[in-house]
Amino acid sequence: MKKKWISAISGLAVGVLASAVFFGDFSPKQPTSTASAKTNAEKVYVPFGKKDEYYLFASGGHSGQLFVYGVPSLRRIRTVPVFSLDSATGYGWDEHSKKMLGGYTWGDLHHPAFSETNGEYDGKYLFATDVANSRAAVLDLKTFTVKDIISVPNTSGPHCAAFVTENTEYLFLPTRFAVPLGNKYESLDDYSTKYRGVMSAVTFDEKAQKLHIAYQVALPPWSYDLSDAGKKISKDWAVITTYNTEEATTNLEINASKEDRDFIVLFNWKELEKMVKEGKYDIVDGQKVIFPEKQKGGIYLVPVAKSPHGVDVTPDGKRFIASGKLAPLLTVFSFEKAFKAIENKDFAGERNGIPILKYESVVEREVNPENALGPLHTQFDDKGMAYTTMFISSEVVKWDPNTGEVLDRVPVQYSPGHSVAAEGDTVSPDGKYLVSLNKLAKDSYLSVGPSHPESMQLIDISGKMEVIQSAPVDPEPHYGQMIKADKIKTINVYPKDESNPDAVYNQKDARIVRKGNEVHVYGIAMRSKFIFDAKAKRPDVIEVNEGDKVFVHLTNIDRDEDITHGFAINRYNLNIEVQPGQTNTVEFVADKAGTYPIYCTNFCSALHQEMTGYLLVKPKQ
Ligand code: RUQ
Ligand code: CUA
Repeated sequence: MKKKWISAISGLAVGVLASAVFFGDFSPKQPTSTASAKTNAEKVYVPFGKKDEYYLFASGGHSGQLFVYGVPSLRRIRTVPVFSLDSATGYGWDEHSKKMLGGYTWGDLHHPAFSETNGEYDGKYLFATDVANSRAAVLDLKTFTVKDIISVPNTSGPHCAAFVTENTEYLFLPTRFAVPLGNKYESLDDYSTKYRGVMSAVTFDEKAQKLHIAYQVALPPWSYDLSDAGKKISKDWAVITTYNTEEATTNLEINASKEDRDFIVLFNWKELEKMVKEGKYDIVDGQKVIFPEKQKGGIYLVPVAKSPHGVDVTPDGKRFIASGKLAPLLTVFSFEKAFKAIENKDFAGERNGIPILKYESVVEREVNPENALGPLHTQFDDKGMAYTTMFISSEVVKWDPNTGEVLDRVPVQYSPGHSVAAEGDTVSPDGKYLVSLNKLAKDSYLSVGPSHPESMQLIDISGKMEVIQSAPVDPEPHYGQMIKADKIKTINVYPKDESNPDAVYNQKDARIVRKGNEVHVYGIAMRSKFIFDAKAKRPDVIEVNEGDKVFVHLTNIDRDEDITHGFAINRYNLNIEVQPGQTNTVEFVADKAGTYPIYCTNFCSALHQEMTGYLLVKPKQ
């Protein structure tokens, strides 16, 4: 059996594969009869005023944002900025978001993950990571806004994240790029000894609304691609795929695919937690770092066909499934078998001080659906059936992890990366819907020039798989999560916070306070005016001296749902928003003397155009 996949892989020379990846022949569109188009339209039609059944949170990739859709309509409801500036919401200009972004202007948001309670999405928080600038973020789903962002030291590109454990004890952030610890300069000639692929275990303190790095693990200098946390019987465990275990330092396209196999890293986070408690770590760059070659136990390697992409744990927690990417193969592994192999020390040597479990001792079966190429990611339905996206053959294949039998397949347009099933990563997926996140739209929509949007396709998985809706999506969804809509409880208005020294709830309390060359404006935004200084002859004017540091603390005292105000200063390159009841601060240096209109950017009433004022900056001398 082992021979089989090895020959299957070598049969697909890397060059051929690479060209298939880029110039793949696209399968013809599904023929849709007028009759079935009509019933499909009924299935996805959500009449105005009615709400969708699910929220879909799709990663926005290198837009740095998160896209919120309704399912089944596939209507885009909201774009939530996370790692990139967004002038539509003032994100990155107000003090809170500016501080969180830490000077970065963009991010590459990959895999969103909901907080979980007992293995179910609890609808409270959403986590996401930034491959571009090595960060992790948490969003509060009461307001759909980011609460905290941390920068992850020792790590470059936490791609295979965020995957949370059953009770949100941790989110694990393994790295895509190996770098020397502390991102220090080291020659690439010393790659194998000086570089590391670091995995971070991050916790979320709900009370303080802060993310923290609990510890890190200095894994070998490989690339870590995707991961998944265990469930039920495997709840203390997590799995990570690797590639470039060849430790190539150049031309990875060829050099990182030389060997027939890479590994899945299998680790027990309870064991790692124990090591940390016992002080079995080194401090590097201020972090507690476990070195697996020194601290044995807790981390194992499982051989797998070369360069796997996704690894997904079945809802019952019994199996983990690796998607081949370069091998047209899905490998089903058994946690129970792995536990037994660990207990019996059934090892086939070590790599970098980490024991390798025997492939035969852990594998359950290899599944190779006929002509299906480029398996990337797997999701599950309510019956435990698996749905795998095939990037190269542009389809979704349904199969049974218990038997390996292929049950159904449906073409998608085109080249799916991830797919997302309703409540798909929980211990009890809903079935019903699967959304395929396709990398290419080609001829699917009205042309917008040489580059096209990506495409999402909704598949009805309640019977024979059928694509029932398609929608363009901006670059670039890598994974998403779909949650039952009634699990999310948003607020309509920010509650009053009398303890906030920057907030002003009474019109007559609006004031401007000068401290040396700092000017603090405690202002109000309401339909349809600004009040910066209630006692002034012109309450809607801010007058400062050139060079002053100006803080505008603005409270929106409108307490009606959806009445958001903006605050922009002409030619000063800034804009913030205040949502109903919210207080927000913007800080700037009045370094340009002159007269600058202030205006509200959110259309808030019939007198919105009148919601203006002036910033007067008196020149020096
Ligand atoms: S990875 S398909 Cu982040 Cu699969 Cu994108
Ligand atoms: Cu306030 Cu427009």
